[in-house]
Amino acid sequence: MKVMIEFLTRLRCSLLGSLFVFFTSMTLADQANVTILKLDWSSQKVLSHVLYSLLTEQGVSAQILEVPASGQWFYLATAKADIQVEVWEGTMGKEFDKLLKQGRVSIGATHKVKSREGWWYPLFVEKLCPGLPDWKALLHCPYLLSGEEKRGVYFSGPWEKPDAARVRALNLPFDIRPMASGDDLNRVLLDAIEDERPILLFNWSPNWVDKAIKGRFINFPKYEAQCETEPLWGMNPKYPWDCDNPIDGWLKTAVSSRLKQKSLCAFKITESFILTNDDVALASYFVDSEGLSVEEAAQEWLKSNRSRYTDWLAHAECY
Ligand code: TMO
Repeated sequence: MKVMIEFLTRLRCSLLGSLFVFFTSMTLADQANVTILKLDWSSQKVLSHVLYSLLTEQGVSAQILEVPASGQWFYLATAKADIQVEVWEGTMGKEFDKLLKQGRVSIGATHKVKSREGWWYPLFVEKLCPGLPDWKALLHCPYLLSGEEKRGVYFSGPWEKPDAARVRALNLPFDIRPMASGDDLNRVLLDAIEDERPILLFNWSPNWVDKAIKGRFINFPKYEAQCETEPLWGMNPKYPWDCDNPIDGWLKTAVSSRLKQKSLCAFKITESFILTNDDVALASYFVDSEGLSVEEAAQEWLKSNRSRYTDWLAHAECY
């Protein structure tokens, strides 16, 4: 009997304990409740800080959570995070559409952006490889291919992309060398330019490169959705991905299914925070070309956009 009573007392204590923890964490969650996902390329980082400033300016309690791009779907789908300001069609469209269909995330904003992600070279490479930017020129350009095997290197980033599938389907004589970060990609690009060494690497637009370095994307056979899934589509009947990424892709803000309940003001600010190609390129330019920290870049970016504050901030839901 004594054992039983002791057991019950302990049980009650631990139940009360967990209830206590449960309620306090709920209160904390309510206090700091809108979570912005900061991922791993410069413009996205800067614009996350910009949006954070806008939300807190209107008294929304917000926080920034930094994770690699590959983690974003878990956080958004489970509403452990609420906002991702740059969802790119080329590398993220599929995952995003899947979660949209399941009703686990929604579109916070559709930016006025034409986005592209793909294989890219600085313009001087074009003089060395006649036929560029058509992809077939890659098969024969001696400046890009070396050794007995006549193979080249394609530098890619840490983001999900169908490059290996494309190399296989189009039989490209290139080895993919993944870089760990956007900074590493920038470094190989700048080094190659300094040495005037031909280089082929993953790049995207809008990006700081738009403002600073002339170059072009390789044109692979034009993207169609079927190319991703139907091996029979396109020139290689055995494999999918014998095509490009979308070339006029979209850029969107993703929001969690909870954001509206958490803060209608935050939702409205996010909805009105619509970016252009130049907005995104500028955000990255401050960091990647001018060397500002992400926080400094966010402040600079906001300074150059003072005239838009009212559009972003003046919502009835915020007062
Ligand atoms: C995800 N990114 C814009 C770097 O291609």
